[in-house]
Formats: sequence, C-alpha cells, structure tokens
Amino acid sequence: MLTRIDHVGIAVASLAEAIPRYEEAFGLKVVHQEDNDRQGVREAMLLVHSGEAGNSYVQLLEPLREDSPVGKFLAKRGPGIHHIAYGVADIDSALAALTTTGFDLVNSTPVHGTAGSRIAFVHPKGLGGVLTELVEAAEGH
Ligand code: V0V
Ligand code: CO
Repeated sequence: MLTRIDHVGIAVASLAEAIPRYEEAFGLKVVHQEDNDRQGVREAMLLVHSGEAGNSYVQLLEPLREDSPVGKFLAKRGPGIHHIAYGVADIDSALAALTTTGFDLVNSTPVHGTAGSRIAFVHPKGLGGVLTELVEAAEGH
C-alpha cells in the first residue's frame, strides 16, 4: 500500500528561523511554501530525495493559530517531530482498507494537502503514538 516516506512533519515556532537552519545543515532547498487555512499551518517543503516512487521531503510547520493541531502540539510538547507521512498511489483504497481493519481515521475522506496533494490523517493512538498521514501526491510532486 505504501510507496515511500513522503515527508516528516516538524513543528516549529518560526519558519523564518527554521528554514535557514535546515538549509545550512543539509544543503536542502525549499521547493514549495503554502498556507493551509483548514489545517491552521504555514508550511515549507524541503526536497530530500527524488526517486522512482516519487519525492521525499522535510515539511516544516508553523502554526497560523494557537488553537490548531500544530499550535496545540507546540504549546504542550514544544518543537519536534509532529507526524510522518507515507506516499500511497490510491488514497481512497488505502483509507477503505484502514477502515476495514479498524483504524481510527482523523479524516475518513481525503482533504487538501500541500501542492495539490490529497491527504488524510490516521490517529496516533493506534500507531505507537505517531500521528500518521497518507499522501496521494499531485502529478509531478
Ligand atoms: C496530539 N497528540 C499527538 C499529536 N497531537 N500524538 C502524537 N503526535 C501528534 N502530533 C496526542 C496528545 O498527546 C494527546 O494524547 C491526544 O493526542 C489528544 O491531544 P490534543 O492536544 O487534545 O489534540 P486533539 O485531540 O485536539 O487533536 C489530535 C489530533 C489532531 C491528532 C486529532 O492533531 C489532528 O486532527 N491532526 C491532524 C491534522 C494536522 O495535524 N494538521 C497539521 C499538519 P494523550 O495526552 O491523550 O495521551 S497539516 C499537513 O501535514 C499538511 C497540510 C500536508 O502534509 O500537506
Ligand atoms: Co504533512
């Protein structure tokens, strides 16, 4: 079902501070930035690897509001790894399979993700405490 690690989502207080650190440390480049109002985040995608199965990124996340998933996470735990996102070829069938096997989905149908992707989150409690996202990337991403 999974084709790659699409991204690791990292909660930060300030993109302006975090982006240069990641660029300096690993020579990564920001290839996309976007505000996602529904998710309450301003995000930057730094490309790590392009492969046959698609791309892998670091996703830096700054909250747009305190009362948002990343805002609450930062207040409770401070900056750090917020979620892992796996690539899938067909998110609708991936969600149907997870529902059948009894996983607790945050999104039972896909919502808008970065760069035109279709995404859905699976609750951390059934997956070792790790908030998990599925990504069906848009063509070319
Ligand atoms: C909360 N919890 C987490 C967590 N956030 N555990 C692991 N990783 C996280 N990121 C735990 C928390 O410690 C509590 O555990 C429990 O869940 C309830 O916490 P809460 O603060 O009351 O939070 P809730 O219940 O209001 O919300 C938690 C969920 C929420 C996971 C439902 O964060 C959510 O809907 N996330 C999905 C959307 C999202 O994260 N969007 C931002 C990225 P205890 O204390 O009960 O044990 S957007 C993105 O990645 C995009 C756009 C993209 O990639 O394209
Ligand atoms: Co994400």
